[in-house]
Amino acid sequence: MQTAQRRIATAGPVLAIVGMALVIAACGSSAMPQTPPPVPGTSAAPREVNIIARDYTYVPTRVDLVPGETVVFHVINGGLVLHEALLGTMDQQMAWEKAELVLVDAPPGPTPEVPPPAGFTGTRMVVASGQRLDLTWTVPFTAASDPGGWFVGCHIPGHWAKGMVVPVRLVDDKGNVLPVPGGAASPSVPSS
Ligand SMILES: [Cu+2]
Repeated sequence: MQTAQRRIATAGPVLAIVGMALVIAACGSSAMPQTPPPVPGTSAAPREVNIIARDYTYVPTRVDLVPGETVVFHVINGGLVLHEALLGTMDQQMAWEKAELVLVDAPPGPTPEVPPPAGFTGTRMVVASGQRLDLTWTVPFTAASDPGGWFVGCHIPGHWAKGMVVPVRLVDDKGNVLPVPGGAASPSVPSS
């Protein structure tokens, strides 16, 4: 009985050492799986990109896109209120934030039309609670040269101020992260 207890008592440290050795071996291995770079979508075969809107954020917290690729967005509103996924530069986000003030105190019913601000090169997807919207869209090549980078934001009144914005990370077709001209812009709430 004593022998059995001793065996049990010594088995723990031995297993721990074996476990540590396996962890060290795994960390030192060059065969660790890497996240594969995105395969850029084409008009014939758009790359699928899922964006889940919640009250009041997005999943994922960063959206990877390749300039020039064609994607098909699947925007799912998992929140309880209307949301949108607006892709564009920070200047364009600010322009939409002002443009969508017409939605304040809008009567019940369909969301009023909001004309795009001048020079808008992004896209806008408005999705009701519990709904999903699919949209095929081609990322402008010029996105890589836009100062401050691109973002996904929601401008249903009050949502941007709640922090409903995540960055877009532009990568090349090999998965290399492209530099943001001038550094990434910081979201702020524009004065109306
Ligand atoms: Cu929203």
